[in-house]
Amino acid sequence: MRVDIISIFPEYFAPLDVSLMGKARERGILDIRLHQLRDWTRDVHKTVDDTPYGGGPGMVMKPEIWGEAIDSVVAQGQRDQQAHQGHQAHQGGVEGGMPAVLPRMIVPTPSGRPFTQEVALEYAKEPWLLFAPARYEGIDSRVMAEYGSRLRVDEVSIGDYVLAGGEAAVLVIVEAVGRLLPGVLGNACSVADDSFAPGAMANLLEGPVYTKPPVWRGHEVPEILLSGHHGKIARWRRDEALRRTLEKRPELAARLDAGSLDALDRRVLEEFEGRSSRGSSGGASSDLSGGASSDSFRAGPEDVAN
Ligand code: JAH
Repeated sequence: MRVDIISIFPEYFAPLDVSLMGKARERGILDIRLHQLRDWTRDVHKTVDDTPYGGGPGMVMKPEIWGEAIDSVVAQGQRDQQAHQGHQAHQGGVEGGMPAVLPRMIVPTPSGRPFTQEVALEYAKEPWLLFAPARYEGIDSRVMAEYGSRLRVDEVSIGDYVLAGGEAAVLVIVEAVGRLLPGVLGNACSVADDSFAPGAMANLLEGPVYTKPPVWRGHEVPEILLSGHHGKIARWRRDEALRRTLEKRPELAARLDAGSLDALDRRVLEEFEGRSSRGSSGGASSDLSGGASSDSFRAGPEDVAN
């Protein structure tokens, strides 16, 4: 996947050299290109902002500079594609070329569409993303209008708070998307098992996790996890996920889709809901499945050590 980022603070993206994202870039799975927005200014002061029409506090980013920057980054990306295609045609003997790919443009803003795991999965299918993080009060809206008719433009929000600029949101989105790209994570199963992953984990938080030693400072690892009963372990994890979601994110639990719940899930939910509506919290864990293992939450390959 190619990622272009245009910002007045390209240094802000140094963390993308580290850890999983750094490895993905070394392996060529993620091709990230950083661009300094001020490179497209023409005045000695490299001005990117101006006062807002209609008055009010703060400054707004000038449309001409963004327009020049986006046009030039898109044009360069298309030349890179053609060079790559020409190389492929030369190797494979196929001429004629493929349809030109345009980037999906992403503009972080508190007023955008919520960025969720579902959106991350959608972006992970794109060959090319172009991020336009703003500073000040944002970018002149005509930039989104202009490119909305030329590319696909998404204004997205990573949460209901205001940052000093869109850069931190870009880091969040690139990491959430990057880890979904084929070959980035060692274990393909871990993506399907994530909190919020569509399917069995949709609108569910993951439960608690443990490693050795079996007792640490008097705190024991739940016995079931040491039992080797993969079916019972899968069911226990499911119960813990349901319990945690009801307790910490009741609004998520309310969106649990009946189609993704089995009979035991429903029993577990009723039991926990009854308990929490009586005001008790942190009650002792009990085996609501009665030791039964359901069809949908039996042990899968991801539950077995590898
Ligand atoms: C702040 C430009 N959803 C989080 C978020 C995203 C972007 C911004 N703030 C919060 C932001 C100032 C200027 C973007």
